[in-house]
Amino acid sequence: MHKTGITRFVSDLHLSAERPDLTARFAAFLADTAASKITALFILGDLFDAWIGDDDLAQPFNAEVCSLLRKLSDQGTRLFFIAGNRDFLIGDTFAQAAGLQRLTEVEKVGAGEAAILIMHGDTLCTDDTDYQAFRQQVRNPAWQGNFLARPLAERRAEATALRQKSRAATKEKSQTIMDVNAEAVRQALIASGCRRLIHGHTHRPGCEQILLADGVAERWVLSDWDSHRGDALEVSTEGSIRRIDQSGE
Ligand code: LP5
Ligand code: MN
Repeated sequence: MHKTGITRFVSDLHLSAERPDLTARFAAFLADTAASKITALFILGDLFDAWIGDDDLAQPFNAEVCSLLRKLSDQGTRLFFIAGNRDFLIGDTFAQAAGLQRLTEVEKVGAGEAAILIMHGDTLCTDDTDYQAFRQQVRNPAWQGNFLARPLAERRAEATALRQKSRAATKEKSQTIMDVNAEAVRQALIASGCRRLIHGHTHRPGCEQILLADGVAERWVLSDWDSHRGDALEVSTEGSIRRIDQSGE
């Protein structure tokens, strides 16, 4: 992948036509990313509140977000995307239109000591067994093919119903169950050989040190974007990570 330059990471924007304030802040963030000549922007999932298929690109709001991304990529920043649990149906059509490159669910950015492991973060929540079962079902290509063959209006209604179910389900689950599992984090770090991990999904921004058998690793968590919060992580050419506030406050 890219070798030098400054990179940025962002996740959990949950953009929707109902929240023009978030889209405006994201547009400002993208404009700043272009002006700052950032080499690469990694979107680590949940860019959209819900994505029901690339054939919904004709919808004005979706087209607007797509063109915002396209503008940044045309200005020279490389765009990468890892799917989240809200937008795993983003496909090649959207990626090409937006000028972004889709990545697999776990990736490594950079090399050696500076390497960073990146992912959405939902796969680390192994205690949330209901969610993991649901995830397995909706990530199945055959299931996705079936779903995408249905009319857009039906898919939209299904997504709305599912969001409601999810809200009800998450209200019942404990905070511990919905956080990452410490052992899953350690295993992911060990398997990758990376000493740094960046992810989103849990909506619990922070930076935690993790003791491994042969040293210390760092887990950086991005925030979700909402009325009073929103952030990105920026990695300098030297490899140091800093949080940049995008809450607009
Ligand atoms: O998203 P959030 O923050 O509310 O909670 C997530 C997990 N929930 C989800 C579901 C999404 O919100 C739904 C997004 C829809 C957009 C995609 C549309 C395209 C597909 C349409 C499919 C019909 O990911 C939540 C986690 C939480 O994060 C914390 O990690 O706990 O998990 C759940 O709520 C899942 C439930 O526990 C189990 C599933 C209940 C619904 C079962 C209906 C089966 C529907 C058939 C589809 C296969
Ligand atoms: Mn998520």
